[in-house]
Amino acid sequence: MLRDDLQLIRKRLEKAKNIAVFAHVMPDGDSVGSVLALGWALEDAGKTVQYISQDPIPEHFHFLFEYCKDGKNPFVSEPVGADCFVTPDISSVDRAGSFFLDHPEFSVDICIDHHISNEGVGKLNWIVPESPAACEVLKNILPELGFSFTQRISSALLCGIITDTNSFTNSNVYAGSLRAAADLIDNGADIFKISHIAYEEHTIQEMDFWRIGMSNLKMENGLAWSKVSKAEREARGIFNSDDSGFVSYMGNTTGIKVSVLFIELDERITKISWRGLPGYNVAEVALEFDGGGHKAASGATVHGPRMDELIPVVLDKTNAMIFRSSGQL
Ligand SMILES: [Mn+2]
Repeated sequence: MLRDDLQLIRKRLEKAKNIAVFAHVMPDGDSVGSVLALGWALEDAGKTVQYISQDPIPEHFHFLFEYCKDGKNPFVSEPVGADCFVTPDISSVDRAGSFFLDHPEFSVDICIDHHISNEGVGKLNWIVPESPAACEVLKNILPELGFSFTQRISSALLCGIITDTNSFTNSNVYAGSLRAAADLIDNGADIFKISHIAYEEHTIQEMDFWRIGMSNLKMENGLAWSKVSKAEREARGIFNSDDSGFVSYMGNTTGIKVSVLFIELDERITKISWRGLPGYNVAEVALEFDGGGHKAASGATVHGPRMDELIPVVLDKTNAMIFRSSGQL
């Protein structure tokens, strides 16, 4: 990756008139923050911008819409008539949703990302795998792309950095992340407001989800696990499959090495999430169920067995991994 690539990206954006910027499926704070920050920078430069998200934007990030035209949610599910396609925080083309798969005549022009697995989604790419957030990558290149930091751009970027770093506590946070955040605060981002609304505050629905998870929680031999059935969710008005951070919360219990959460999506469809401490590779187990992810955080969606039939099988494989790994520690 050469500095020249940034000049090519700058020229491509300058040439474009109508730019579609894509959030990834199940958008998180880094996705929403990077799309809005880049979109606003392009609007400030006189471009027409389309904000694209196949999935709804979680409520946690709606406060950023106050900076949008008429204070309204600008996201639509598909672009129309765009002459440039940009995908921040998107590590493979299917993460942009079905648009590029359904429309092979279109392709990604510019990809700005921080995922190590990204092999170059765009014709032009700026990928910084050392960076803990796409918003940090954007923060560091916006001046070279010819944009400046307004208050709304700074706020959206800080939202992505805070959420993707778990409020500056992840292992990939480095001093530069804090310097980037400090610059954004200097440019008007309100760190308390952003971290409270986008990161710490949880909805009543999330508390209800946790209530179910807590009541089904089991802990044994370094493994914490819980399950949430469809009936339990729906009885409390929860119709999404978001695990609301509960699997990490279980995993942060003293003495727990690995946590597993089962969410029954439908009668024979179960979503499984794993979290593991360093030394425990939960991706190994997720792979056995056709899932994937990282050593520390993985997931799978299993079709076929009922959730209660699946649980003992998954727990056996997970316990075997814990046993193998403990022997090696
Ligand atoms: Mn990200």
